[in-house]
Amino acid sequence: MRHKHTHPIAWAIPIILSLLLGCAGPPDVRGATSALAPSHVSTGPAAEAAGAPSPAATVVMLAMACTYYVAPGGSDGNPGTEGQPWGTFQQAADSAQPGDTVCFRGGTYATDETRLTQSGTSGAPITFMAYPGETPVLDGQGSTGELLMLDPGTSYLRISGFSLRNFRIWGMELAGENRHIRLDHLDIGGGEAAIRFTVGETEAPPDHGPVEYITLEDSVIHGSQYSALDCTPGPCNHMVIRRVEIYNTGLEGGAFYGSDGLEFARGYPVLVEDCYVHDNGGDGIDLNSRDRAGNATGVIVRRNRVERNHLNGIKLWAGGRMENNVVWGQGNSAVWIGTFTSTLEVVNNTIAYNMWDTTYSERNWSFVAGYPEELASPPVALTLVNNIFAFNADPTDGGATGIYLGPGVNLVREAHNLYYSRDDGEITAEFVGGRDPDFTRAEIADGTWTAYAGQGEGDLTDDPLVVSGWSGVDLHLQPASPAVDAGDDAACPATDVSGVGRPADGDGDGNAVCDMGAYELWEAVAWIYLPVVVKN
Ligand SMILES: [Ca+2]
Ligand SMILES: [Ca+2]
Ligand SMILES: [Ca+2]
Repeated sequence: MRHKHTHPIAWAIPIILSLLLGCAGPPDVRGATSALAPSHVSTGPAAEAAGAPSPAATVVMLAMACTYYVAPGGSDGNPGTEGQPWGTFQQAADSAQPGDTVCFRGGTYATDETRLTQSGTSGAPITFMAYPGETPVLDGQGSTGELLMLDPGTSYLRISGFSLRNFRIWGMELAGENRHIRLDHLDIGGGEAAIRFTVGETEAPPDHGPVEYITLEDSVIHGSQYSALDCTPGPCNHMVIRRVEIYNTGLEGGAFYGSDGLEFARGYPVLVEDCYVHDNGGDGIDLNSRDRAGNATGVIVRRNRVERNHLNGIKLWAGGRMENNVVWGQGNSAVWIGTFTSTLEVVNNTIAYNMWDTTYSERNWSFVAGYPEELASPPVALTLVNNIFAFNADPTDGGATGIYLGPGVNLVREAHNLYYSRDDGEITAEFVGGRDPDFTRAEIADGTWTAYAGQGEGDLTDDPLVVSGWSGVDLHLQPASPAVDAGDDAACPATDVSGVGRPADGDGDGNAVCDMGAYELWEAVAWIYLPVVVKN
């Protein structure tokens, strides 16, 4: 600021930079979710341990005193002090008492199957964590089946900062009746599944009861042969999956096409937010979460980027809310919801450029709600507001595809959506009687759709003008996009998928209105008008 009086431009530049880089918008307007970079190279415990821990994480880590220590060169006959550390996770698991924090020095630990039988308490959990700034690697050496096994009932634990490698079956197993488990800053690669929640036969009650109040955050999961985060048979209740990257499930090693990134067979509530789920051989996020009577409440999937999964992108079988998700590049229907009696809310998602990659894609509707499968006409109460459905299915491969609404769908509200995939059938509405169920782009625009459905306020049928299409897909909106300031403010989430505040005045007319889709166009006002101010 001291140059202010000598050279106006000199002080204007840092202000403009600060506006561009942080003050008026997100740090990365082209990037991923606010806390997760698009490339796995720069995320996860390895990157943080290498020298860039977040300020918040540093504060937490330094505030926690280590009660005991484990080091690769340690011995289980030692007292577990910093100078005389233990040598194995098993010794730590057997020795730690409620309230203890066991710190693991960086390096590789040859690890056999490790059973965790000791629980913490609600006020005094047991913590197993990486020594601040270091990365302990639990290495199964290709022979260990499961690395960390929480016995039935083991509860009130935190496991933080480990890499799990070279195991044959599961990196972690929560056998059942495990509650209040916090998992964070983990990097789990390979095996049949990264984490198995509950054990037992599919479709049967779990062998040892449910798991509940489990949080997995700030972690990287990759290269499983089968579904990476697997709640089978469940139930998994009160689950939080946050800022987790899941990729290459079912595509590496003994590849198994049909493996999901995240597959929950039973249980709720479930919150999946700010995750990056991509390049998995099966579905991205598959939540068959419900109880045995078919009920589900509190299932929320928001602010995720779901890309290039080879089957469906997001599946909600029995209800839930999906909001602010970016869903592109799937090999089959991007969204498949409402197999059972459901209440579903679908708000501000961008669903585009699915079924384009000819190496794994099939052709189907881009979005399916209430398709007759388990039930002939599943009753689905559907709220569908502020979404973009565009360029779904490669037009050279049998033609583009619109959305499908089944015979049991009740449109609670359908408004302010943009449809731009299939000119002669943007919406297939089986619940509409007395005419062809396919509504064309022209029929949405001219009021025919509204006349039949009693909905359609604010719908658009123009090219959404995203930044770039296949194959370098970037679904941010161009400033000239018709989706800018065209959404419904009444349904508008507080931020977009990247954390940009909504609604923003993207068209610069002085009136901030919600955009359609997962990305809110950042307000352009600051850097358009600042040079005018500088001249004064
Ligand atoms: Ca699946
Ligand atoms: Ca806006
Ligand atoms: Ca405006």
